Amino acid sequence: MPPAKEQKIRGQNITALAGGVGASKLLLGLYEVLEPEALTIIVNTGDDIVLHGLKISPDLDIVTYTLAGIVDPAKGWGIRGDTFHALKGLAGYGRADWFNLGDRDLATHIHRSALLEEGRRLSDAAESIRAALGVKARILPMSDNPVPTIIESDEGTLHFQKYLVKRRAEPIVKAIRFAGAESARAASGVLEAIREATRIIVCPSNPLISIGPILAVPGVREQLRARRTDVFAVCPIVGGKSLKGPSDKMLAQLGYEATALGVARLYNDFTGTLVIDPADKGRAAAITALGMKVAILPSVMKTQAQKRQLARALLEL
Ligand code: FO1
Repeated sequence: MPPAKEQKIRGQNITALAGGVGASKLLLGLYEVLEPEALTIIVNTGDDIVLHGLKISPDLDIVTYTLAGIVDPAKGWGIRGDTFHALKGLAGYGRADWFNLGDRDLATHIHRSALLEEGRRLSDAAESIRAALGVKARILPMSDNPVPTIIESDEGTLHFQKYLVKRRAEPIVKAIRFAGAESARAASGVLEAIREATRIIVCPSNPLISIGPILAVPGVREQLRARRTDVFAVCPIVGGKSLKGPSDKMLAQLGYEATALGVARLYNDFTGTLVIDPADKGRAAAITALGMKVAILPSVMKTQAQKRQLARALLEL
């Protein structure tokens, strides 16, 4: 919880684009410094996977659990103190147990899957889970249509979770696809949230597999371009290393520069200001030369105070 004396920032409607663990730190800061209802989060669903007949939406859950204060703080995903009895039971039936679904977490997946089976949309499920867990920010999946992220690798074609979790990001990435993106539609409220926000924040998530799928949904990138001056992206690469996960390795394997400048090139068409850490200030001139503004702010968030400080600084730029 933020210190009681800290004033909330009023008069801004913020829309954030988010993946999972990397984004959640900044989202928690934004959630605490803003009136929570003033925050809309558009979440990547390229990571979604069906396992044991259940629809798993990792990034939606990571964001929701984080803002609800129940996320496992050590892992950044799953529910704090969860147990894994059901997973052991599933393994006993010969089912795959490489994706760690906790017992309490399973309730979320069962509820979401049941709603989808009953003909409701993924956004209805996200809304139901958000409300039940008491989160006051708006949480929107990027699309109600499945857009799975597929990794073409030296080990063949892999679903993103198989690449990341089962194969621990070891295969060499040759290409990334967002299957079905061309015919997907942005979920209700997504394009409006970008159009109407006072400011749009791109969280420090993997540009290729967390922000990339959101940008691939028809209309999203165009709508961001139309708001370019008000788009602030927080660079997920600091000093040439990912803040979280395999972004640096994936960028390099696909021939992009794994630096703040590499991220700037990927985001230049729709981002007005790139926020980089002081460790990367030597790259500011090259980024500015692309036609972007640069803001230098400490971007490594270890403590709650650092999350709130970056959030507040971003809203005051
Ligand atoms: N990440 C892992 O590294 N190992 C897991 O077993 C795992 C299980 C899991 C279960 C539910 C959930 O919502 C997320 C889970 N994650 C796990 C995280 C997830 O794979 C990724 O961090 C995100 O998809 C990337 O944002």
